[in-house]
Amino acid sequence: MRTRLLAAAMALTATPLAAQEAEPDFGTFREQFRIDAVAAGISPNLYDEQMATVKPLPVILKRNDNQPEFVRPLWDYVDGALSEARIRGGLEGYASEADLLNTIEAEYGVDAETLVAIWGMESSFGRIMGDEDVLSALSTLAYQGRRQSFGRTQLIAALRILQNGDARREQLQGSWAGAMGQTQFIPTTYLAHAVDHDGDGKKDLWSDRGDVFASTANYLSRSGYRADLPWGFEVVLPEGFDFAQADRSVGRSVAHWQSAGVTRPGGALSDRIDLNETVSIILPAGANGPAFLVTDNFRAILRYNNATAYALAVGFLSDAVAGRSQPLANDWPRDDRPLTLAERKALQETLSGLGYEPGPVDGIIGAGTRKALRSWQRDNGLPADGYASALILSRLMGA
Ligand SMILES: [Ca+2]
Repeated sequence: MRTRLLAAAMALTATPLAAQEAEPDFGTFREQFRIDAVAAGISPNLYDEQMATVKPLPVILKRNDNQPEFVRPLWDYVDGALSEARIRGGLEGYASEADLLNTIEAEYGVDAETLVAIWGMESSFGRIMGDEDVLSALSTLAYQGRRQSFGRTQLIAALRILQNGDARREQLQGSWAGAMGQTQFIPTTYLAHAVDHDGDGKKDLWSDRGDVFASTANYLSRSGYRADLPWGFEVVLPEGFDFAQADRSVGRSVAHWQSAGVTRPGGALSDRIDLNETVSIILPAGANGPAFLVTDNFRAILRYNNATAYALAVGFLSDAVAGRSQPLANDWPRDDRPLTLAERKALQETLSGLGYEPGPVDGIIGAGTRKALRSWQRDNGLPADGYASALILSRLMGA
């Protein structure tokens, strides 16, 4: 809303011509974008035929304007993802499609329980796929707002899907962001990784479960997934562990972590994974929460959706489907919460004022901010995990 008001205020001071240039009408956008689409190899006839019925979707324009102010705690997301209904759906899906899943597991080297978990996370096992006209959704994103570049690339990819004959226009339904079918592939992912498993000439991610599972398996496999690796598991860190090492960018052999004193709750790392594998340790909720060892399979899942909370939810759900769930030895820090945008900026300002150089005050907690926070934590005798949360901000402000 604030963006809208600002835009309105600016329009008052701008010349009428500039205001017009800033916001062409949708019909003008459609004409102008035709040039780009044709240059990218879309036939003019197909463009005119398919784009004639496209309409901007007001709900998307509204979403585009709103950057989320509050961030949901990771554990809320993970708990929500692992509802009883979701786990039950996973077990039922696993049982009812066992033959198909096992065939695809053997073919692609991606375990059935992970395919089921992604299927559950993406579309609640094919029940919730989104019913927006994908061309309209992507045209709206391409036309206006923060995600124009994404929208333009995906719109051309969606037109190419139609041109290839992979799917029909009435099938191209999906989320407001253009994610389609039971695997929620965006059009570029569809073009790169969707598979026609049953050989009927269509890559049907909406109603053919063979195409759905094989496409997911193909995408994961090409992202480096291996059937002989776990996604990861909970670990216990020793006293005095250097929390700066707990980062996805730090890869070390299992042997290295084991000799540094990292264990599993009730066992050794080597009980679950080969000592030669290169893996990372992560602390997704800081030193007060659980630690996990994560493998290349975790990274492959992140290619699907680049959020730690998502990849953890997929991992936990796959464990539940495979019947190997373990309660966490260290629970989430449920008395803490992530910071709002204003609070993240306040944290950076305060660190900066104390001479810790977190970089620009932009509300983005990147490597620079984490490093500065770790230095401050170390100087104040606190666990130096660089995790920005409400508890740490209140200590910092009181410092
Ligand atoms: Ca097919």
